Amino acid sequence: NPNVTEEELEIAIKQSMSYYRCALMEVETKFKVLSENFSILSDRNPIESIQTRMKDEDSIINKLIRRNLELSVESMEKNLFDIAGVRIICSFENDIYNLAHLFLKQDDVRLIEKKDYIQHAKPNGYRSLHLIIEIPIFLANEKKWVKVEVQFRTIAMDFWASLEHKIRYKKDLPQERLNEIDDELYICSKICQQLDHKMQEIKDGE
Ligand code: 0O2
Repeated sequence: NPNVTEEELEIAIKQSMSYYRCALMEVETKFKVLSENFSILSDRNPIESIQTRMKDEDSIINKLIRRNLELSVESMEKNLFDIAGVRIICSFENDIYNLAHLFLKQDDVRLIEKKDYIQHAKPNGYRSLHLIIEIPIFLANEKKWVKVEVQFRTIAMDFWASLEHKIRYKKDLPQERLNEIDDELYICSKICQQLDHKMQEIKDGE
């Protein structure tokens, strides 16, 4: 937007990010409540851990530029779905689908988009269930629906993704070695998948 200065845009983004922080708190609390409830109702808790993260201002602006989108808060709110992110690490693969179901059936959670990289892993081997949802936050003068990305992973999926993320940034290697690393990482992802399935099998046979 040519009428808005860079400084004004930064201020507007900072303001809007506060809404995303509120939405993040709401979603985190929902999973903490489920976790608390599992601890008293069930003999095991399917939630291993809960992590939250906010995209920083520079990454938001860079993503808008990279996608050739308008540099405005309206465009950010409309087009970027991962400003606020929650990651739920689960014990078993089936836990992911059960938890996603329990979360989505809550009457203040609206599903916007679902990407199942467990049934359909990414070509590099990445596995996880991603939900883009919207929840209301209650502000002094309004009720605002805010989008949050929720990623569900098993410990094995998270182990692979964390290390892949670290290795991927070693870009100063020859292309041939990079291709080898990609192949090796893909094999590791298959091993993690086998582990998940074996663990599920052992649990189901308890
Ligand atoms: P961070 O810091 O973890 O948030 P885009 O968001 O443009 O990349 P898209 O299609 O909107 O693409 O989102 P996608 O690919 O469904 O999900 C993006 C997020 O999923 C990433 O966020 C990662 O958290 C995770 N992810 C997706 N693919 C991979 C992968 O191959 N390896 C790893 N380690 N993580 C992946 P960010 O913003 O990249 O990072």
